[in-house]
Amino acid sequence: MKGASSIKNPLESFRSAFMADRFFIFMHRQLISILTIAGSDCSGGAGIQADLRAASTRSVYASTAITSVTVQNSRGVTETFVMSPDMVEKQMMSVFEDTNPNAIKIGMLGSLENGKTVVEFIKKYGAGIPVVIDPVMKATSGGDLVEYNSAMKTFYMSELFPLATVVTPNLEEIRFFVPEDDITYKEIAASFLNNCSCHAVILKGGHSEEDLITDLLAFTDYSGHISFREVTTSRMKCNNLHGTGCVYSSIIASEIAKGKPLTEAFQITSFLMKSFIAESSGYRLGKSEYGPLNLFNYQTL
Ligand code: PXL
Repeated sequence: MKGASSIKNPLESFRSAFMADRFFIFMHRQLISILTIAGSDCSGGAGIQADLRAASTRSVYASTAITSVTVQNSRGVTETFVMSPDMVEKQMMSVFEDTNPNAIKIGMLGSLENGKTVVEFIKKYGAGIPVVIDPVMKATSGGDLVEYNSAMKTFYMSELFPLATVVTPNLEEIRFFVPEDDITYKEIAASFLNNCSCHAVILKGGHSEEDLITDLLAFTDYSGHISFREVTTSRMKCNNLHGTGCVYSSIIASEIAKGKPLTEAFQITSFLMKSFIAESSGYRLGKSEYGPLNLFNYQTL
């Protein structure tokens, strides 16, 4: 039956695309790489540590510029040491002197000064490199990761977001930038694009209360209109969600680094997250009931 066999599980075609990526890398002996600019999480679940693991699942190499060192575990963040802007700049420069990252991912910045340093650096040296921004506010355990005052908000909206290829907020994060109530997710995303001078945003649906989770991509197309794509999956019961935001942004940065169009990178990432979450529910790491995502099942897609 021709019709029936052509209906494929979307994950099947992603698996073929993944094998094709691996084959390309093998044949050309050329590593695709991203630079992640983010904070360290000593528990390993989020931040830089999650970024490295996530990029690895996509056969992408990751260099790092660490903006802050957090002391935390699944119960919360107890201390944060913010790196100086000078150290952040030297790390980025050192990476750029040696490699040409195919994409940049920006997570926890640690301070406004670090943010401004990153913006200046990207404007000077990063022209043409796609940038994925995860506007990190809180750890999954609830601790604040940055002081979100009005200066920080203005900085994100007027200086950082305009550099983005795509921004990946959750509902709480986007609400900080688009405070209007009683509007639909599509209206929130469109308002974000209009107010933050950026081309594309992915509003991740995991924080909503609904049984179906919809990730929404909104982007300005060539005619200047806003287009939408959605990936809807059913909610799964899983407590091991530490680091989901970092993993999402690093996976999509890795796919964009390979040259995938944003719409395709979005689909791959949102379907993969579902698969990671499905694979994480039965696991326990140490004493924690709220552990990290398990990323080691990607072969079974
Ligand atoms: O997921 C947000 C995040 C970002 N960066 C660091 C984190 C976390 C969450 O815990 O620890 C360093």
